[in-house]
Amino acid sequence: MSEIFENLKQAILDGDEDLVVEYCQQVIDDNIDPVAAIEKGLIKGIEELGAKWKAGEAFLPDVMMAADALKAGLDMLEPVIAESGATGGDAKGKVIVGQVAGDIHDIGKNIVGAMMTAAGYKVYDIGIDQPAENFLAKAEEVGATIIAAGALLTTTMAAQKNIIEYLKSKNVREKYKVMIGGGPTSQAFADEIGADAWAETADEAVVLCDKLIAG
Ligand code: B12
Repeated sequence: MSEIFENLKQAILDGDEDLVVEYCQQVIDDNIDPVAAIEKGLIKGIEELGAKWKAGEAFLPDVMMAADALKAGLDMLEPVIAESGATGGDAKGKVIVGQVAGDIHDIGKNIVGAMMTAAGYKVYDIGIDQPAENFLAKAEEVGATIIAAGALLTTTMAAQKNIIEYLKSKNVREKYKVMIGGGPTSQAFADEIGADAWAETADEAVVLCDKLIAG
């Protein structure tokens, strides 16, 4: 079992999309836990490559190829995860998920969305580089109660605060629970900007959603 995770990690490091697809098919065919395949294989690979990039041992095109390969793998595994959840009319709650303005990283956000879907939430993913207005507009449109906003850059964290300020300016702050996440964020930052919750990982995001819904 751990061999397939190691293979997935290596295929991400090599930016080899074909191999990632092949191994993900194996995960599906052999009924291997897709969440474990993502966490112990795909994410480990991109994290290791990210560290190499930071150290100057890998370059932006390497990361871009690896990110594409990772997305191809997630596209295969996320539906399998989502299928295991109780979605639809009896969803636990509605959640808006998006990446803040100026930020195009979407791998972590997509995983968060997939895990929430698997946990029984109806997730509306508004995509990357989204201004505060779009989070609120979608939440109002679908009647969501939780807004989950991701930021992976220190320069885009401020946009998470903007969302909260925007909700206040429209007098709807109390209507929504705002959850934030992403690499440079922290509980301290969430407290500082007045967010309702901060999650370090996708698993934690699900647990916190349950808590927020329970009040
Ligand atoms: C892949 C990647 C890219 C890809 C993105 C592809 C894509 N489709 O997402 C590309 C190559 C396009 C890219 C571009 C850039 N990147 Co980049 N990127 C990364 C890298 C290597 C991995 C990120 C990732 O996907 N990790 C895997 C996922 C699963 O982990 P995660 O995102 O942390 O998500 C988990 C948690 O954080 C949490 N979470 C995530 N989102 C959310 C949201 C919510 C609501 C919640 C509750 C939780 C949550 O749950 C997730 C799962 O457990 C990181 C390095 C790193 N180690 O993070 C750099 C990194 C984030 N990038 C960085 C930089 C600087 C850039 C660029 C500015 C580079 C450039 N000069 O152009 C651009 C920015 C473009 C932009 N405007 O956004 C820096 C940021 C530094 C900083 N602190 O500001 C990093 C940290 C690299 C580094 N060490 O220097 N990048």
